[in-house]
Amino acid sequence: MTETLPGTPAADGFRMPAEFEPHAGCWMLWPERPDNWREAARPAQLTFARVAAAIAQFEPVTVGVSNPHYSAARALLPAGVRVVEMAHDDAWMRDVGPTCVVDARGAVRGVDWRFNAWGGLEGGLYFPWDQDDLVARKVLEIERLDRYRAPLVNEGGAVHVDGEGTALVTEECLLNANRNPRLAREDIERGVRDYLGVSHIIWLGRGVFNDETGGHVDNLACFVRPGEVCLAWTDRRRDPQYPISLDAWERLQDARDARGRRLEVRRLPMPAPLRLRAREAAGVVAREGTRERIPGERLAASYVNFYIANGGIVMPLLDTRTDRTAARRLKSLFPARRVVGVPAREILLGGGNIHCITQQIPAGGRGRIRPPVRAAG
Ligand code: KQY
Repeated sequence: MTETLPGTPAADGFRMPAEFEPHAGCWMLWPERPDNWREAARPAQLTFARVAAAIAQFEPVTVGVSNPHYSAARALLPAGVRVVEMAHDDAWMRDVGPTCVVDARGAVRGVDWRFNAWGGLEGGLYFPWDQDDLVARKVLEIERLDRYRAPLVNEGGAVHVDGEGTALVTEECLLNANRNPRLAREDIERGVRDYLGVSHIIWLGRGVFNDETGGHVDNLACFVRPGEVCLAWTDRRRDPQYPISLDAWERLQDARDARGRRLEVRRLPMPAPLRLRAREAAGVVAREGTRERIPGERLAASYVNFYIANGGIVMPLLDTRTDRTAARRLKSLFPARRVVGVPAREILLGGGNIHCITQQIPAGGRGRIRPPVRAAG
């Protein structure tokens, strides 16, 4: 378990399955740092516990918690959720956890990307990030899955796949000089192909307006099924988000996937612009080296940041004026899944949403699916 695998997933016949393929379970981390989560992270912890409980209705959930927070987290999380002690710098399991790949025989392995807190010393969100960079390895050890250590700085929220050879990414993020400054576009493409096992990459331009990750695709667009993409949308033409969504729409209209199909693009309306309130900003402890929280700043709110669980969709509730429409739209996109909403403003205040705080472990083919645990407590 401790050695990294030589070679690459693609060379070994592995591919990243789509999120809508079966999962063995889901991993999360516990929000703790007072310089990102207001009021010593208590409101965020309550929200993360609700997300964990919602996902646990559909599949097993494990939450990594640092030693000082273990007892409090254990008390807040449902009994059916596994809680393991794990050091980390913040709580974005999508980005610091493993990106798992499977082969045709159902074996599962993990890709451990290099992590630099979304930009390192050139615009990264905090320093240090060394504990975050160890999380994927620890998760894979606990899951007893072999690991590839990728030579690229990347995050799980920066990639989506259809499971049939296509990846969806943004130029803003993957080509950002604060990730892999020495690599040209072709080198990044090769890295994505080699480590996700895809043959075709669809490049979108920018991510959601004011997204502090530097344009993660998982806040903007995702695959609903092969050949079908859901896109964060606004009709407000004077909104800085409008040209971003329009450009993505046009690129998706022009795109073909790995199998040569045109894509059906489904628009998922975003909430009206949401902003950080003064009392919310005041609850965050300012610290040098950590992103400042400025009252009035636009939050990167998007309903696309949902998690696809076995049989369910766990979606962020962001604004009572638009939540119901978004839930209905998601139900129509995923008719075979139950849509569960969790009030998620507290996650948004930390800079992401439900997709960003979760990471699935695919079932693969070895009977890894365990029955969902009934949420309690
Ligand atoms: O959205 C994500 N995938 C991560 C957000 C990080 C925000 C840190 N403050």
